[in-house]
Formats: sequence, structure tokens, C-alpha cells
Amino acid sequence: MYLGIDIGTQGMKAQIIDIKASSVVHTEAISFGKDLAEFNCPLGYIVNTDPLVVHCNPLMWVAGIDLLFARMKSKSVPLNLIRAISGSGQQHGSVYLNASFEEVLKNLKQDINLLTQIEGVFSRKTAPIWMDRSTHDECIELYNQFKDRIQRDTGSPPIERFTGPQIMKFFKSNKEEYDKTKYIHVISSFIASLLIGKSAPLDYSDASGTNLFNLSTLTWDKEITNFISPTLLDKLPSLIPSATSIGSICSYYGKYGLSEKAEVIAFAGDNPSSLVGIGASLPGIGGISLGTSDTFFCATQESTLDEGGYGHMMGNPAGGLMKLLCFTNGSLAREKVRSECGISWEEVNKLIAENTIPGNEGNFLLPYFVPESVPLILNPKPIFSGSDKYMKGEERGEVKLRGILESQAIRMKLHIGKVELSKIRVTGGASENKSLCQILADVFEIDIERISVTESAALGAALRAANVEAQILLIDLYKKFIIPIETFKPNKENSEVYKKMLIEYKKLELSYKDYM
Ligand code: XUL
Repeated sequence: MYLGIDIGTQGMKAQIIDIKASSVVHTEAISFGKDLAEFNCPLGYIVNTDPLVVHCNPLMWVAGIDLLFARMKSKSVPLNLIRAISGSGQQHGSVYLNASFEEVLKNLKQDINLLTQIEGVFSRKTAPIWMDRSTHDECIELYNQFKDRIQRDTGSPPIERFTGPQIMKFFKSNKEEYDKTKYIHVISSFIASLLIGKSAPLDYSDASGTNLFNLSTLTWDKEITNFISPTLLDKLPSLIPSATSIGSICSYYGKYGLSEKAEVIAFAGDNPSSLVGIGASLPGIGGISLGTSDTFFCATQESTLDEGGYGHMMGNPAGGLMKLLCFTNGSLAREKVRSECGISWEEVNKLIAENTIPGNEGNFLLPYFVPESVPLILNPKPIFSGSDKYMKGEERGEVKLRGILESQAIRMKLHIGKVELSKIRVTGGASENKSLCQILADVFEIDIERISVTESAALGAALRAANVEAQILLIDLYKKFIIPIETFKPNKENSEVYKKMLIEYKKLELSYKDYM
């Protein structure tokens, strides 16, 4: 059996696969808001008066690891049969640790919980996560220094949520705590460290969400790290390909029944792990994950630069590269419109199908409600276009809902750039929404496939663990674990409507360039 763990924005998931039975034998989930309410992060992060600052208490993740294993043990999940574990983490978030980190990890005792033992190892109490947009000045500085080289070599222009600009801000604003920092981890390598009982290396996929990792040399970019701080390079984890064993699990986890022989395979970023979890690690199949954020990703052989600064090139955990597009205004925006309309998701499909038409009679919007990931939408407000009634917010609920679903799909299509795909697989909570799947098929003019996978990042981690430990090809694992359940075919007539809508959407976007 193989275990995959995902540390997401709103909670943690575990999936255990049995490769002989070809099935997921256990799924466990923890909600930060509900199950770890004492950390006061109802949505998974600390609410700050400045909406651009989004941090988390890293101790919540530490407590989450204990809780995840304790729950599985209490349900008599046979953790002793796990041969290897891998995991994934929300990308870009960073954890700052002092010199005691390795010593504490080396001496973990089974009779004391992780939280109590780990409490003293942080040089910075909070960890900025991917939703943080407070590093605009640092991004400008990095851009002025490295111009387009930073995008060419690291896969992305300087991006507010990326780890490099975040570290730079910390260095500038809190020199004392920075100097006390011996290790800087991203969330995935931090959690991997807790499992192996020492500071873990970082895989190429998650390293590429930092603006610090050179995708051609597969090393930290010395010039960039040195520009941020001369001591930064020493604090960063060593780098390894994702398909690498990083050691065996430390004896602490014996209390949950885990064997000391269980191997830990390098953790990865959540989107890269999802690429594997939906069986798309070879070029040709794209993935859209409709979770807290909406992301598009696909494997690619060559790096293609994106002029608008919307897309990122990252390491593909199965080797080569992947393209990623991430919009923060995903479920958050859909949910806001839905709750304002007072319509349940169950009713949405019926109402949209019966009372609205593709193209929404020209009603659409720039769907930005919270600070956006790309590029520089820091003080957002949705911008509407369409009939007077729609502009005044007086349209029927189902029109407002079609408006948000179509606009989000068009926005993604517009910024996806050149990719050659035969189909797109959808995953994440909102992939169960049939109206949205059909809209995606019509907008992208491609088959949209729903698959049996519910937790793509955690499943991807479990598959990667099996791939490395049992030496089974990913392609063979995909045949067993990734089963198509429903395909949405594009409708030519609707696609024609959306082609026109895309032109109008683009015009609206360009007219708001200042705001973007
Ligand atoms: C990707 C991104 C988010 C996080 C959280 O660049 O910021 O998708 O990985 O899932």
C-alpha cells in the first residue's frame, strides 16, 4: 500500500492505494477550520486587516499531521502495510526555522505530540501562503534587476505569492528574525522533514514556484538568491528530482503503526502532484482543477514564455516541464455570486439549463473579487459588461451565475497560450457542476472528461510513491486508478458564440489595463 498526503489551503487529505487491488482503500480528510479550530483559521489562514497579507500558523500543519495519522489509526487503517509515502503542499508558502530544527527532529519522542516538540523551532511565527500579495515592491526590484531573464530562467516573472519575493520582504523587514533563520522550507519540504526526522530536500516541481530555481541548470540561481540576501543560498534546501527516495519514516510514527522501513519519496507542489493524479504527466492531456483556486496545467516538452505574465513554467514531477495557470478567484468567486443569489448548487444546473442561453445574452464580467494571482490585480472589484439590468446587479440569479461560470472559462482560455491537447480532465469540487463542464467544453472546443479521482494531489502523491518504491511505470498505474466517468463534448454552435465572447472579454480586460 502507498500513502499520499496533501496539505491544501483549507485542509489536509490522505489517500491510501492498494496496487494489487488497484483501488483507493482509504481516504482521510481534515478541515483546518473545523477540526483544528483552536488555530483560529476558519478558511485555513489567519485573517489580516490588510487583505494582501495572508499567512498561516505552521503549527496548525504540524498538529494536522498527528491528527491525520491518529484518525487513521483509530479507524484501524493498516498503516503497517504502507511501503512508501509521498505528499504535496499548497505551493509557494514558506516556513522559517531556527538552528534547533534538525536536533529537535532527530530526537522526536513517541509519547509527546509533535506540536509540543516542534513548537520552539520556528524563527518566524507565521508562514506566508500562496494567497499573500504583499510583495509588490520586491517584485518590482527583482524585475528591475533581472528583467526578462528571471522569467526565462525561473519559468515566471517575479510573482507576489512566489517564495523568493516573500523571503526578500522578510529579509528587508525583519533582519533579526531572518538572521536567526537557519532553514527556509516550502510547505511540502517542511512536512517531508517532519516525516523523515531531518531537514528534507526539495523537489524540482515545488522549487519552480520560488522565482529562485533555474529550470535549465536545475540548481538555485545564485545571482538571484544573492541579490535577495547573501546568506540565502545557505538556508535553502538541497534540490532533487521528484522521483527520489529521501529516506525512511522516523521512529516517531511507529506509534501509529507505521513501519520504520516505510520509505518517504520527495514531496511535490500540489498542482504538479495533481498532474500525476489525473494521469496527465505526458503531453497531450490538460488538467483543470476547480478548487479554492482555479488552475490549468499540462505537461510540455519545451518552455514557452507567456507575455501577459499569466502562465508559469514548472518542473513536472514525472520529468520535463509543466505549464501552470492559477487564478485565485476560482471557487471563492463562484461561491460569492451563488450565495448572493441564494441558489443552491443543486438548483444551479437546472436553472442555468432551463432559463439561460450560451453567451448569456452578452452579460459577462471580469471575475475579480479578491486580490488575484496574476498579474497585479491587487485592489480588485468585479467589472461587469452587458445589459443595464445586469450592470445594476438586477438580473436573475441564474444569469449572474452563468455570467461568472462563462467569464471564468473564457478568462482561462484567453490566457492559456499555445498548447496542443486532445482533451482536458477536470478535478476539484466544482468539477461536479455539469453546467460548468459543458461551458468549458464549448469554450475550449475540446472534450472535457470527468474522472474517478476526487483528490488529485493526494492520489498523485500516492501514485508517485508507488512508482518510485515499487518501480511501476506511472502509465501502468494510470490505467488502474484513473477511470473516465463522463465526457462533455463541445457543441459547435455554442463554441462560435464563445469565440465572439472571448473577443469582447479581451477588449474589456484591455480597457482595464491600469487596474490590472
Ligand atoms: C499555484 C497556486 C495555488 C496553490 C494552492 O501557483 O498558487 O494553486 O498551489 O493550491
